[in-house]
Amino acid sequence: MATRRRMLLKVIILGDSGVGKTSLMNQYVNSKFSNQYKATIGADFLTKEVQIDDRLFTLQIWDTAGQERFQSLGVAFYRGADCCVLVYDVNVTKSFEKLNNWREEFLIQASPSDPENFPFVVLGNKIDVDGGNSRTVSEKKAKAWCASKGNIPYFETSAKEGFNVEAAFECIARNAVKNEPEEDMQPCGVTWFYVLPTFVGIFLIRLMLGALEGNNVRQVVNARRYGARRFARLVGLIL
Ligand SMILES: Nc1nc2c(ncn2[C@@H]2O[C@H](COP(=O)(O)OP(=O)(O)OP(=O)(O)O)[C@@H](O)[C@H]2O)c(=O)[nH]1
Ligand SMILES: [Mg+2]
Repeated sequence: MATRRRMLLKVIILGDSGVGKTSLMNQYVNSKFSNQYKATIGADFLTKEVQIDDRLFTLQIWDTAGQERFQSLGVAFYRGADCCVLVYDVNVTKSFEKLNNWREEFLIQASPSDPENFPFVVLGNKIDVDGGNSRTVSEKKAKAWCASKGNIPYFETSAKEGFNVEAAFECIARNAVKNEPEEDMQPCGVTWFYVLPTFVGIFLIRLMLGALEGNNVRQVVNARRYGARRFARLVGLIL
């Protein structure tokens, strides 16, 4: 009864091509960075086990293609996301200006139940480049945009140097947890506590109804066995 189901948190990373989405994910999950650019095709995901307060979660991080020709994601891909990460390059103004498009595209595709309060996190990446001298988007400007969109948390990162990457993903995970419905947090035992008596009750009622219709117990049990097999298969899928 005391064991909890490890919850899955789905995170989606969006942003222009080359801003460092794949590099950020690799730095966070594998502590690795490569200077070589290999465009992401379609989408790819990595998982990481994270502990938040006293609970364990599996963070499933979906890295998407920034290049339009490689974007082939259906609506189903966005559905069920618990947090969306918007990345731009602090040295490329256009990538910052596109944040609004990425945000809106996500809200259209994912159609979350409460779009106003859906958790986003913005990352301004590549702050290491040229010691900050080639920077074209100021921290102030980025923070002002985040504030105007409902106080989106903002982090300046360097996937290359690993700067702020851990802190950013901790915030991402925490926001994703907040977005999960409470009932999913329940331990398995509690779920069974409610489900089992319900099915036993339904079985007994059917047995009684069958008897009233003139069926004997064997006929009712045989009919129920098929239903029980289907139910067991369903439970197997859920667990
Ligand atoms: N200096 C520096 N270079 C970075 C940083 N992050 C990524 N890069 C480099 O930028 C290039 C693009 O990085 P990616 O992570 O592949 O970019 P992406 O956003 O995944 O690109 P797409 O897959 O096309 O959408 C690569 O050459 C990386 O090495 C960073 O923080 N600092
Ligand atoms: Mg990529």
